[in-house]
Amino acid sequence: MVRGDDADRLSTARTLLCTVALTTSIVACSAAADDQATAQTSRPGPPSTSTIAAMNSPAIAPPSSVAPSNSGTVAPSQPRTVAQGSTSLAFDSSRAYEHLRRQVAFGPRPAGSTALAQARQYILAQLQAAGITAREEAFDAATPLGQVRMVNLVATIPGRRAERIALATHYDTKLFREFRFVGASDGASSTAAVIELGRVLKARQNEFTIELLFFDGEEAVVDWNRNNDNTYGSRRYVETAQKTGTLSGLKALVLLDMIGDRDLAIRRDSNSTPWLTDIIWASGAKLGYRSHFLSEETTIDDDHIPFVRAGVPSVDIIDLDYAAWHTAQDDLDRVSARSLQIVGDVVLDAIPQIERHLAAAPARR
Ligand code: 1BN
Ligand code: ZN
Repeated sequence: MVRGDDADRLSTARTLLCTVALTTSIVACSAAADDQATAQTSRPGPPSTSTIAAMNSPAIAPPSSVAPSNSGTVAPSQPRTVAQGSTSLAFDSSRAYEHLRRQVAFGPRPAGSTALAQARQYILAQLQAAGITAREEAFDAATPLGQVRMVNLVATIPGRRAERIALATHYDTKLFREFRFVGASDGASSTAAVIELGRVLKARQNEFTIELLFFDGEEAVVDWNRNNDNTYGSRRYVETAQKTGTLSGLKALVLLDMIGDRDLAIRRDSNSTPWLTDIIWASGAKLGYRSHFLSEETTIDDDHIPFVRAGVPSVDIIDLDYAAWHTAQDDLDRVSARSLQIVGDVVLDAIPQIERHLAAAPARR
């Protein structure tokens, strides 16, 4: 039996109760709507030091350096300052980019690795700093390389209603022995966006409860197309939720994956639920991002499939048109804060539409 290098030393299920609130005043950034005449230009540069200071919880040391100059942080047209207490209600790509950079700094993060355990602690610390309650769901996955300890993270932001809308990502990176694979887009980008979406949604009053899902083991250990060697964490989540009777309360899943590409191009996925895809793409069009949310369709196998099979309306927001996919080049040079901003803005715009759709058709799944 092969295990991750130190997986057996890692902790099992643990619940974190969180009360820490951010106190530093920050300025929110919003991506330029590039389909519109008022398009703005990207301002390359690191996140502000005040932003970095605000995002560091006591559990995680401050970053050793600021983001590289190509991070593509977006300049806001008018600074939109704090809207509620000291917490911004807008998606802040400076924060998100920093979450991405910190994950990449842990190095390759395959299931069962020490680096993935570090990334997990980082995610938990950031959720805690935002005041979001999270739990770890550990399990042993039977892979072609033997049993591997994996851990899903499940965080909950209570809404007016108990029914849930999930925002999901995988946080593992694919194991490559031949080269160093750090997954700046494939793993880090969507994880960064979900952390930042959680911060914003925690500061809002939401109609539905929002669940943040960070899946382990999305990547194949050997071969995606053989022996069910993929999506270990999402399959486990659905199995467990079916057994405990909690899946019926999950009304929609929005999966983010590979959204960091500097040249963002997201196609509709024929495996995703049409009405949910329509809502996301309508938000993309409304915000002026038709050049990033394309009308062409493709077919994608990813962490949403176990949910689709179980009858949960699901959409995969993924840019697979990425030359660096599963190569050593999927690093900081190939991603931008602006791409994170675009997807973050679209998801935040879409959530109330999803809530309205679900509230109007409670029996439809
Ligand atoms: C996404 C990122 N995926 C793996 N890393 C899922 C996938 C697998 C997408 C095979 C297309 C083909
Ligand atoms: Zn991958």
